[in-house]
Amino acid sequence: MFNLILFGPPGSGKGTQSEKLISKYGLIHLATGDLLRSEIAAQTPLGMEAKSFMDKGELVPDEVVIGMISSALDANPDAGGFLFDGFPRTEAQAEALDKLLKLKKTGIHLMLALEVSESELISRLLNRGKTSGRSDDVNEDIIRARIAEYHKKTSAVADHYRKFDKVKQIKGEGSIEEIFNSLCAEIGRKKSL
Ligand code: B4P
Repeated sequence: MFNLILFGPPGSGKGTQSEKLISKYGLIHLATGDLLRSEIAAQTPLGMEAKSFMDKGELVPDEVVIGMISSALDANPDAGGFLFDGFPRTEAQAEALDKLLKLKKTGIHLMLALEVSESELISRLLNRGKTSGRSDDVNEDIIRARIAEYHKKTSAVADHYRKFDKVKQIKGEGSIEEIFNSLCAEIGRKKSL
């Protein structure tokens, strides 16, 4: 089993690169942002609660996203590996994920952290907002709030995995193909160990 976290601030390319990585490595894609947007589209109580946070650029409460990931892991008992995209975003989420994986006698093998400048993040998200229909992408103040949440609560998650020497930084600016090749090179190195 090979379990990977794709990490980085909002707009760093996690969703974009995840699509390519799951198809190359046959991993199950678990993207908390996508799972939350499906709940919103289905107008479930969980979705309605999540929307009130997402529309302000804030993180959704830990217990909501941890519950979603726990169900998704249980729903895929025969997976060859998981790609976690947008999760974990807080230290409590990271600790919960480690425990859930330990129960399944596995763990995180590698965290790939995409590095992108703030001006590039804002420009990408505003650009996506023109067509995505995502309410959290259209307003620059909300985008800045998401980036501030990342610095306040999420960036420390990399330190958690750094303690176990599992983090590799990747330059997240350049063409999608160049970045994909850098990610694959790190995965190849890890898998050959
Ligand atoms: P997410 O859905 O995870 O979204 P994101 O961080 O905005 O996007 P991502 O990083 O995947 O986007 P990408 O760069 O691929 O989260 C949305 C919200 O959900 C959060 O704010 C939070 O409220 C909530 N949430 C989700 N998970 C949570 C959790 N675990 N705990 C609590 N709350 C949670 O794409 C951005 C744009 O850049 C695209 O238009 C893409 O085409 C473009 N792009 C990508 N790569 C590029 C490149 N190399 N060059 C130029 N453009 C590029």
